[in-house]
Amino acid sequence: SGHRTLGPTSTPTHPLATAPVGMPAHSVDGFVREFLHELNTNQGVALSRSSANDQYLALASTVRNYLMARWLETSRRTREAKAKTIGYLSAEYLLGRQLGNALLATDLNEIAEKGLALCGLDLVTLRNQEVEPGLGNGGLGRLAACFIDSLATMDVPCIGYGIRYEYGIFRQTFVDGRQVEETDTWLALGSPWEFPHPEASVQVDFGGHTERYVDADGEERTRWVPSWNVLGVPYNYMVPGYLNGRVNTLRLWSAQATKAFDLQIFNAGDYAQAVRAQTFAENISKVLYPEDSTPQGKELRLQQQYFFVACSLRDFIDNELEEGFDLHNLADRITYQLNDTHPVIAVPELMRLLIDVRGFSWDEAWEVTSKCFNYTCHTLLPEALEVWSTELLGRLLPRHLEIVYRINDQFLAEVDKTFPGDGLRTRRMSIISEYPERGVRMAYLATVAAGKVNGVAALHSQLLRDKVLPDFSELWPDKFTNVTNGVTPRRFVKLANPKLSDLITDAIGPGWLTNLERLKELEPYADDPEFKASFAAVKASNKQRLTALLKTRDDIDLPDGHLLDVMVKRLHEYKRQSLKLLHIVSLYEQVLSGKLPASALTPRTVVFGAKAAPGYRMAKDTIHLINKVAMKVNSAPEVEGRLKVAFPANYNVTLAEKLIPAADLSEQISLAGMEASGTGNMKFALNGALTIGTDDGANVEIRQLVGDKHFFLFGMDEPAVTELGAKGYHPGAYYESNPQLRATLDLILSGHFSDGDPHAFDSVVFNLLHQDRFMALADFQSYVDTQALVEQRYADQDAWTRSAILNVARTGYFSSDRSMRDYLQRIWHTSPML
Ligand code: 475
Repeated sequence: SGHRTLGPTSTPTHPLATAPVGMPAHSVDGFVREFLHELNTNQGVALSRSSANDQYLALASTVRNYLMARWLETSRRTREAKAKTIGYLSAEYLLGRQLGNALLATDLNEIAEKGLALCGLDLVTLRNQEVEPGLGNGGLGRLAACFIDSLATMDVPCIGYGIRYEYGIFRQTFVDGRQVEETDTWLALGSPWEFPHPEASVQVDFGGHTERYVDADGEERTRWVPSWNVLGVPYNYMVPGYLNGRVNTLRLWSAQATKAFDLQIFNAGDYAQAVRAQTFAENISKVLYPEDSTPQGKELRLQQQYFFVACSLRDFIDNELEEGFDLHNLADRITYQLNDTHPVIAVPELMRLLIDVRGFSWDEAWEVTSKCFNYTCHTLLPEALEVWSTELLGRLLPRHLEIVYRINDQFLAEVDKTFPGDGLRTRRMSIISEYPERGVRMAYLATVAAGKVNGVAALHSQLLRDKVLPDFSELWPDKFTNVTNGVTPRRFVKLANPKLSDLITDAIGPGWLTNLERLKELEPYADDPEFKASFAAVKASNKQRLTALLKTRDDIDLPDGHLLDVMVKRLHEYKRQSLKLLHIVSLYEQVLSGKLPASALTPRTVVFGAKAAPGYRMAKDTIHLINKVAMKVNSAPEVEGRLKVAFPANYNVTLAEKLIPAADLSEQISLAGMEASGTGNMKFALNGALTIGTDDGANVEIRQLVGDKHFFLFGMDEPAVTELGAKGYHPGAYYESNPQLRATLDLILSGHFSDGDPHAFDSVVFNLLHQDRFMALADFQSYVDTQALVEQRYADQDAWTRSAILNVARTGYFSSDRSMRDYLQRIWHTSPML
């Protein structure tokens, strides 16, 4: 197996061949020349005949060219220094649009704006041409994108490894209020940010069987005889650091048929079958699975996981390490971070590479492997923990299953040594589960192999130790740690909220964007009338920007002067969009029934954004109900000008960047103990929204930092939830004893929102009444009471603005730069390259 031959075959003599690539001039003039050159030579059109898409592609290429020399230089420096690299292994990267971020990272925004204007073009229009790469579902994928941004900005060598899905997360539309999914064809108009490297393709094997044989030294060895294979073609993407000249790499793999594969069939004389084989191979990277938090145990999904992990391990060993590198020292050069269990098949894959291909003994291979991996868990929901049936795993990856069995044997022997004769414990801890079918518990495999295991917020990490992996934390207490999530302030403050960013810079000077704790210096300004007025003006302007966008994007009219109440996140029962909905219906019902004059309502617009997994019935029914309630409430004269519900379809990173800076109130209302961290919660606080939230995930830390007076806490905490569950939870009792809750649910059951059909929402309402796994009814009263406090506070605009400023000033902790520093210190044991 081998290194590719790279570089010239004889010594270069031309001076340019050894110097770094020249860089286009950092001037308006140089920019215009480069832009027109790209338009003419790359797009093949004259400016006068160019489409907006041509212009966007030429602009992207211009910015890309500017980064190119730095990219090549980064890679050279990293190699030369033999620095330790972070190998971030993630099945998802929810990147968002690239152009704005690249302009920011290169400080080219102003030059581009002026240069384009001289060409009669508008930068904002061109930026809006970009279709965002939606290669992720939600929090987990967006976190990966924030982390690679921070590592580049902090000058840490990192390669992000993942899958180049041809179709990302589906595009959501509504038909009669119901979600309809459409294919996300993000590559259709060209993809200026990627660099394919077919010459660096990697073959990935599947299927077949294993055989024993005796090698030349008389050693018993195993060989895997696979039955089919595909080619992984790497596509490189730039990950530019913010104004620091570093450009790291995101390497996404695309599946292609191997020659051998279709030739075999072709030679059998069946051309049509050979073409089908092509399709079969290419299916592997065709589409992102749209399940968030509840992955389905589908064969293609396991193929995707092994595919990208096998490519990624081979890539680093063959192409990033120097020839002849002793793999016993692999952990000195790379540390792999497993983003949830999706890439955990990397553990037996590295064992296989070392033992079967490189001739390591089992113990030598384990010594290396157990130093190379760390594991981040993103959930507490039992149904979200991946278990692959041994039937499937054995069929697809027979050698890997053998290796997992042996890892398990060795591990259980260790457990037995520490807890002799404790058979129950051994069974509980086994990587292999026996029920409902024999399967491999990927979280256990990850925990056994990892140097460190972390949760994503303080509460989550604690619950991970106490509830999900208690036996493991007893066995290896030091293996467990916490790293609270963070978000990149480049995208979610500077790009999304330029006006707030300017206001902050005016107050505390530059530099805060890479040292976000400096936002603390804003605290005194919370009592400065002039600053407060400017801050409120920025919020108002962001609302106007959103109003304009929603009008053109969705034909939604946002009323002026409303409290903007926003709940955006994947649709999931544990996140409790239904609780927010009950609050809306309750307000509406009180006005309708005359219990409350409309004039008593604080004018409020509630904005939802949420995609449901296409197979998740309850989530889709909830979307339908929200849309139906919106239609009714928005056309009811009784609450006109007082209450409005907006549900723009297809919530994505691009929309988030406009919505979050406009929000007054951030809804973070999951049942305590269910939301691992949340990251939207951080983005809202950093943009000056106040949070109404439960004591869950990172809400706990947000509240501690901003202070109780500036956070609206409600509902049961985690111990109370556990206690209520143990005692026996009966949601119907809340309906019986709470007249307002009862009137609210009865209004839905009456058919009021469904054109008189009383059964339209039975699934949602009866689930709440009879099961309510996430205890929305138990928290209802506390929620609506706390919403009343929100309204009281909002009536005092001055106090509200003060709280909003303090939210910004006190949440600098939630920069993903800080998360990366924590990973570097507690998990990766490495530091920036300087
Ligand atoms: C948590 N996604 C948030 C965020 O740590 C947390 C799972 C399986 C298949 C596909 N996608 C998933 C998740 O589990 C996920 O996004 N989890 C989220 O990770 C980052 O902030 O609380 O729900």
